[in-house]
Amino acid sequence: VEASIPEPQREAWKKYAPKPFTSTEEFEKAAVSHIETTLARSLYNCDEFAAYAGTSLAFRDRLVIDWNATQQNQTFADQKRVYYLSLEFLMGRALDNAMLNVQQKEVATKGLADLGFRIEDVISQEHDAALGNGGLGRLAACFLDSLASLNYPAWGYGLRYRYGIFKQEIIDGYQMEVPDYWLDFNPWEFPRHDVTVDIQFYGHVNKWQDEDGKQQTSWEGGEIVEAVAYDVPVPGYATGTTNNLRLWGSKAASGEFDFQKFNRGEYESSVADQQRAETISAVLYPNDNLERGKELRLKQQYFWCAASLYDIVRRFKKTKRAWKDFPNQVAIQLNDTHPTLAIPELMRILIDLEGLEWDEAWQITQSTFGYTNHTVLPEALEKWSVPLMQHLLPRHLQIIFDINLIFLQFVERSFPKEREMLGRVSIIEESNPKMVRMAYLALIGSHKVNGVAELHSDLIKTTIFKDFVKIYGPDKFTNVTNGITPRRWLHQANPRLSELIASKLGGFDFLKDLTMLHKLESFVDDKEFRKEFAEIKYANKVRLAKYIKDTNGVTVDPKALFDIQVKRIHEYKRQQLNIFGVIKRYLDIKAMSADERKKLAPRVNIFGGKAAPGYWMAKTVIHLICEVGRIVNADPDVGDLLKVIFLEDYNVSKAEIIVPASDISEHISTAGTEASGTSNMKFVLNGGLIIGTCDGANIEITREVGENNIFLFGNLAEDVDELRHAHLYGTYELEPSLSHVFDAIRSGMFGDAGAFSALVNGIVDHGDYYLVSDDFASYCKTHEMIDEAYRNQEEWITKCITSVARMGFFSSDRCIDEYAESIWNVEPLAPKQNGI
Ligand code: 4GP
Repeated sequence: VEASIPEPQREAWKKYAPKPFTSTEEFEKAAVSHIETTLARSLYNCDEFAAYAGTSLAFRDRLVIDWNATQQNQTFADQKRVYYLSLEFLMGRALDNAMLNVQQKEVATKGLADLGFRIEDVISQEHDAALGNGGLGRLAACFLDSLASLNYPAWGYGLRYRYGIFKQEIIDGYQMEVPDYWLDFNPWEFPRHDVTVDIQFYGHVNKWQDEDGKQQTSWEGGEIVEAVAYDVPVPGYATGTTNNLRLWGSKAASGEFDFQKFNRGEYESSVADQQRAETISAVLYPNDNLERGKELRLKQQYFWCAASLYDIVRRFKKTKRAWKDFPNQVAIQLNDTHPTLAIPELMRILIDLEGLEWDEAWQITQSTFGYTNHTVLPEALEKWSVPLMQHLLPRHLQIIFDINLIFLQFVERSFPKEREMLGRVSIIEESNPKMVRMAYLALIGSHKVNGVAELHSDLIKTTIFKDFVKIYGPDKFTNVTNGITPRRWLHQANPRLSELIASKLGGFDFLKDLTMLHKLESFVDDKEFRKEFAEIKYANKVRLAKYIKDTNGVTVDPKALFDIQVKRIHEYKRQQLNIFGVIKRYLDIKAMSADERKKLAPRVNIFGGKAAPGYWMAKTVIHLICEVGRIVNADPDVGDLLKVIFLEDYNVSKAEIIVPASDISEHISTAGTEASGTSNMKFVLNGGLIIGTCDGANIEITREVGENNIFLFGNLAEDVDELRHAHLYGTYELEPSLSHVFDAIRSGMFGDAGAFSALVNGIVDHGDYYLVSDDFASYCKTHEMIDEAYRNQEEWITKCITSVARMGFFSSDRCIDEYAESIWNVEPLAPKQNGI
C-alpha cells in the first residue's frame, strides 16, 4: 500500500499525529475547544445540547484516531474481511457507548462536572440512530459491536435513511406517526463526498459476439443515481479496533438540478430528477416481519447492494489477486433476504464486466455469500414481481433466470422421479404475475444458510426449506443462536449491576467473556451481595417509575411487581394475550372483597412498542391497552393493586431504562412463530425473570438457566397445526375465562366496544390463528404462580441471581465467533496503534 506523503515529509506527520486524550484536563480541553471553535459557542451560550455536541466531537476525535489506525492495519494485513449487509442498523445512541468502549466515561463525567454539566443530561441530548424496525436491526447493531470488540476485520453496509423509524405519539389512546428527522446534527458520521458510485436502473440488455466469437452482454441506458458514502466509526470495547459502518445516501448523478431546464423557466421539473434520486434513501420502510413489494423498496435494495459490492470489489482489486481468491478475501453475510440482489449483481460484475465464465463466477459467488433467515412467517418472505424486476433491473432478471435454469436442471437430474418438486423449488413462482422468491435465490446463491435459534433453525429445515435440505443435504444449513452485546445491555444500561458483578469477579473481563458470569453462582447465598443485587433492581425500578410519572403522569409503586412487554406490536407476539390477561386480573380484583384484595401482590403492567402504520389490528391492540389503562388506573377499587401503562415511542435508548427495571417480562409468541427474540436475553441478563412460550430462544434460555428459573406455558410448536385445524374444522369451545373478558370488552367497559370487535372476532369467529384462546388458561395460571413466587422475595432473588450467572451463552460475541468459524472462515486481527 502506497502512502500519499513522500518519505522525507512523513516526519512532520508522525510528530504531529493527534493523540487520544486520557486525562480529565485533556478531555476538557478538547471539549471546550470544539464548543468554541467547531460550534462557535462560548460559556455564555453553552446549553446541554452544545455540551453534548462538544463532548461527542471530543470523543469522535478519539475514535477517528483508532479508526484510521484500524483501517490501515487491516489494509496492510491483507487478510479476509467480513461484510455484513443489512438494510437495518438499529444503533441507538452513540456517545455513552463510545465513552464506555474506550473506557473514558469517568474522565468525561469529571470533566463535564468541571464544565458545569451532569453527564446524564448531556447523554440524553442525543437523538437515537433509529435505522431499523426491531429485532433484525438491533441484532445487526449488536453484531457490529462484537465484531469490533473481538478485533474482526469487518465492515457493515447499510442505507443512510434521512428518516429512521417514525416517532410514535399516543394521542387519545391512538398511535400517531411523526417523522423522525435525526440528521440535524449528527457528529457520528463522516460524509465521504469522494467515495461515490454510479448506480444504474432501468435500460435494456445488449448481447453480441466479440471477434473471438465469445458471447458478450451489457446493460445499457436507463437512469443513473449516485451513491455517496457516509462512514460511522464503530469502536470495540477495550481494544484499539474501530471498524467502519458505511451507509449509502442517494443523490442525483448530475449533482445539481438541471440548469438548462431552469433557464427555460421549467422551475419545477428542473429539480425533479434531484428529488427523485434523493427519495431512494429518504425513508426506512416501517414494517417488522412483513414485506410489501413496492418499487421504491426494490430500488433501495439494489442501490445499496450495488454500491456496497462496487466498494468491496474495488477494495479487492487493489490487492491485484486472481478472482479465484475473492472468497478467500471476502465473506459477505446477507442479513435476511433484503440484500439478495447482491448475488446476481456479483454474477453480473464477474461475467459482464470482468469476463469470467459462468461456472467460475458461480463458484466464487456461492463461496462468498452466507444467508441468515430471521422469520418463517409467510407474510414476511420476500417476493418481487417479474415484470417489475424486468423493468427496473433487466440484466439481473436474466441472470436470475439462468441461475434458476441451471439449478432446476440439477434438481431434475438428481431427482428424476420427483418432477413436481421443480415447481416447488423454482426461484420463479408461476403466479400471475410471476414472482421471484428471494429466499430461494439467497439460499441457492449462498454456501451456508442459518436460522437464529435452535428451534427456528430446525423449523426452516422442515417447513420453508424442506425440499432444499433434500437437494443440498443438511450441511448447508446451520444454526447460530442470537445474542446481545453485554456492553450496551449490561454495562451501559445497568452500570450499578455491572460494577457489582465486577467487584465479585475481579474486574470487567466478563464483559469480554460473558461465560465468566457463572462464577456469580457462588455468591448466591452471600447476604451482602444479595442485598446489593436487590437494591440495584429497586433503584432501577424507581428510575422507571419516575420516567412513567414524567411521561404518562401515572404514579406507580416501585415495590409492585413490574411486568413488562416491550417489542414491536404484532399479532404473533400476542400483546393481545397479555392485555386480555390484565383485563381478567382487573375483573377478578373488582369481584374481590376488601380482605381478599389485601392479600394480592400489586402489579404494574408496562407495554411499549410501535405498530406498523398500515397494520390496523396492531393499532387496535395499542388502543385497547391505552383504554384499559385509562379505566383501571382511575378506578379507586383497584388503587395500587394494578396499573397499566403504555410507554410512548419505544426505542433503543428507552429500552436502556426499561430493561433493567423488570421483575417479569413477557415473551409469549405463538409457539413456532418467534424466530429467536433477543429482548428475552436482555431482561434476564439484567436480573429479571421471564414468562414465555416454548418458542425461539426461550427454549435455550430455559436450558441454560434451568426450568425452575423461568415461567413457561402454552402449547408446543409441534401441536400448532393441529390446533389451528381444530379451530377451523373441529369442535372447539372458547376458553370460558376469556369469554368473560370478551363480555367485559363488549359491554363497553373500555370505551367503544365496536373499536375492538375485529380483535375479538378474530379469536371467536375467525379461527384464532394465533391460538390465544388455547393458551389463555395456562397463561393466567402461570401468572398466578408468578404472584406466588414473588411473595417469597428471598427465593425470587435466588432465581434472579442464578439466571444472571447462567446467561453467558447469550453474548453476541459467542455468535460472532460461531459465524467466523463455521460460515465466514475469518480470523481476528490484533490492533496496532497509530500506524502511519
Ligand atoms: C426478527 C425475529 O422476529 C426475531 O425473533 C429475531 O430475534 C430477530 O429477527 C433477530 O434475528 N425478525 C425481524 C424481521 O425483525 O423483520 O423479520
